[in-house]
Amino acid sequence: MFVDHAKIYIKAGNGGNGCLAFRREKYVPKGGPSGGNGGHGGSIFLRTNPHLNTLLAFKYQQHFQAERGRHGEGSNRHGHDGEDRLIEVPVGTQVYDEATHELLFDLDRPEMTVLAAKGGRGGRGNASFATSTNQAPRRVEQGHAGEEKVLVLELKVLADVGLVGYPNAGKSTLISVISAAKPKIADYPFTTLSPNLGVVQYDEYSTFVVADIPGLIEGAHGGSGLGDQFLRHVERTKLLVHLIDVSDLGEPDPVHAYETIHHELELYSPELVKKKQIVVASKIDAASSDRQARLEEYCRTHDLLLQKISAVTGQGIRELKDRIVEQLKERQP
Ligand SMILES: Nc1nc2c(ncn2[C@@H]2O[C@H](COP(=O)(O)OP(=O)(O)OP(=O)(O)O)[C@@H](O)[C@H]2O)c(=O)[nH]1
Ligand SMILES: [Mg+2]
Repeated sequence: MFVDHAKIYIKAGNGGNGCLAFRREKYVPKGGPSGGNGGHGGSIFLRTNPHLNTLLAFKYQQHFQAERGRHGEGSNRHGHDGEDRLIEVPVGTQVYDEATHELLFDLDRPEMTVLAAKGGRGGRGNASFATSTNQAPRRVEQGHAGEEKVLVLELKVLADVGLVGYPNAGKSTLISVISAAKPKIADYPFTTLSPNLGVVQYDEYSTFVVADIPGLIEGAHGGSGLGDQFLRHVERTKLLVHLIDVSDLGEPDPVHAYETIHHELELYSPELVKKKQIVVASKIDAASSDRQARLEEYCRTHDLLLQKISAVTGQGIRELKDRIVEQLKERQP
């Protein structure tokens, strides 16, 4: 499951206290007030990092505190400000106040920074209160408390592209070469047990999100293999990418493989097969030419978009990304 919900406790630093002090030096009578101001407490900021795509990190850490300001000292020494604290969250995170349920921030752009909890102001030392009529003030301020909040973070991860296919088709390998996702990859079926999301940086300005889900087999709708429950993660995608292993060790009949999975998708939801799709012949570095040719012929006669790739050599990967972006840009039917 994608982690899409987290609760965190944040506490900005308190301000340091102002200091009460007078200058006392030999030969300097009535040296005057010299208590420095307290430093300001550190604030807590939230910033979106486009490389993050889940709230998983908050499963391990929920408490965040910024440094307090140091107290002021004598001889007019001001306390140091506390250091700010930056919390990175994925793009698309919505931040709610747990107490009021109010939406505080909708962090929908990369590199967005917001102030989540303001550090407390430092208290003024007595030197700050000196006036011409009160040259020896005994007044000082305490540091102000830093803001403290409980935030609820919500991330609606909507994948743009869903990878489907038989187990071992190379879905996880593909997502690992086009995105920063590092799913488990192995030469046995059902390596992937829960969906992976990857953010693909297409060019400087555009990204899209791909979901890699566990492999499907015939009868998945009836519970065979890992079942078809994971298809709900691709239900709202705009595009399906259907991988078929055309290598020597792959599907003996790639057309049969295509039709079997297509049928499972249809049984799950007739809406699913109405989506746009790209058929991908995978592992062409180890391809069996007649299997590949058979799939090509089938796609030609059925008007299906076909792209041949090898995630291992990188062949066809750039073209696949181009095609995905083309399809995502096109108006939905
Ligand atoms: N030769 C070759 N092998 C590949 C290629 N892509 C993936 N493989 C291998 O195929 C095997 C299965 O790859 P995965 O990416 O785990 O396949 P999957 O579709 O995610 O499989 P499941 O998670 O079990 O559904 C691994 O041993 C990969 O190293 C490729 O382009 N060429
Ligand atoms: Mg996998």
